[in-house]
Amino acid sequence: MKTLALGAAALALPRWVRAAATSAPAAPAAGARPNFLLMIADDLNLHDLGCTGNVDVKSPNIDRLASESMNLRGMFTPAPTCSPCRHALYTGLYPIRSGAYPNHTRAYDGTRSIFTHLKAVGYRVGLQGKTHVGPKETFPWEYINSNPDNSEAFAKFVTRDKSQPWLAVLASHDPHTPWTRGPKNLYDPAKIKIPPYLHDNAVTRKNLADYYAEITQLDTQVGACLKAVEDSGQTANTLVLFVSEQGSSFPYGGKWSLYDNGIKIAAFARWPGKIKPGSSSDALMQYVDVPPTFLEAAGVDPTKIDTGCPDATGKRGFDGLSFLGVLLGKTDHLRDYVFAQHTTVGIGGYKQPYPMRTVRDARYKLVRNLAPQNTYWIAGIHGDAIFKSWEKDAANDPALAERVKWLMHRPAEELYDLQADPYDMKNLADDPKYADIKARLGKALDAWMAQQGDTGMPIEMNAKSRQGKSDENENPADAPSGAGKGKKK
Ligand SMILES: [Ca+2]
Repeated sequence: MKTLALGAAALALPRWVRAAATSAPAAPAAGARPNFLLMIADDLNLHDLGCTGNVDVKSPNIDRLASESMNLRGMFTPAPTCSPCRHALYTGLYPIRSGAYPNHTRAYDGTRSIFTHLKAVGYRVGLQGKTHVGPKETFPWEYINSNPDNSEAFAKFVTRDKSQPWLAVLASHDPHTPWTRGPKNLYDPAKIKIPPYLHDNAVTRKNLADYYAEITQLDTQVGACLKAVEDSGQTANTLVLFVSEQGSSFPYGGKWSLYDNGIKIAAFARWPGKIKPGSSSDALMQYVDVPPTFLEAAGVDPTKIDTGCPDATGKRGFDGLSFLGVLLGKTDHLRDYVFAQHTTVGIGGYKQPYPMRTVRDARYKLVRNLAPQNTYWIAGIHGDAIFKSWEKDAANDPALAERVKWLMHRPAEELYDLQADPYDMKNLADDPKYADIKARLGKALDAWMAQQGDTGMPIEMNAKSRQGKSDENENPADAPSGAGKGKKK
């Protein structure tokens, strides 16, 4: 894909751009460069927005944004937990390569991020809300404010100097547990529709209603940020990307799993005059593709970037690819496969290592559980009241008993046809009819693991060495065991 045409020569740039850009790729003219607004939910299942088909959730601001955007229906996170997925989104590197693969993790020293790269070409880069990444040197943002509800702080950041382009990340804490915020009066537990992957009982209903209220709280934050951009007259020159982050923490809500509920993302991209409103693409893409895309949109060639972190073959470029061509309607293809990993060691209350890897094409998914002899048990799922209520109900419900058991015990291989089975419920791994598909996917997964330097179990057992000290703005409920509980900010 071609980079955007550059207008004026570097001489025309303000002094702060020239000074910052000395060791970086040549910066294009300021007027040609868009602002970037990246908005990140926290533990939001892709189906739980009005615009993605949830009949109960009230999300008018996100729904409106979606109607003005391209719906990126093939977006995936390479990790179904908060910290590694954010590292991938910001660095353009898959989790094991960057070292940021367990939860509460950090990238290897020297790794650079989209904040580094855009700052180097003169952007003002800021983040508001949840951080949950490290080390600090990798993420040289201006911390706009700790509170994602503070729209005044956000407005100040985006309006401070209109001659300087900016990247602003709104990283919400909603709808991550505890589900204490938002307009609970909008959701009657008795009346909401229960998604097919959840067991219907009173505990599920009560929690689902509380979770939905927090989605509406998130929606209010999104609306306030979009309004601040609109009020400052910058909408036309701002590329907005909203992402749902990863699945919800309900059993089978997707978080902590490689099922589509965990890794498939609701993603909407708006850029007036460039991206066709109300359009959609099924092109497979991943969070690692976001930094190269932003850079290309800013007129920087992403293939020339040094990420500061080589892969297993010594290459220092992004794992990600620019999907600018998809956004501009020039192509509907980016990748043949998407990948993800899940590391259990280091997750709050985990009992045994339970590493998972996956590769998915447009239709099929292969999951490998690298320690299937172990029991999958973490506090967030199996220690929670919802799971316990399901376990209790399962005593008189054999089908539910199977589903509950699957949350703890899985075979070494799982294969799903997502076209026929969107919630990864029917494992086809032992069906000889799918042997060729399984072999093809397995080969792609092996190649990805080799490129990442992913040795499987040794990587899992080394996870704690990749965890940092507790971040000042992560969710307390998500913190490692023993770190205490509290209300999120
Ligand atoms: Ca999360």
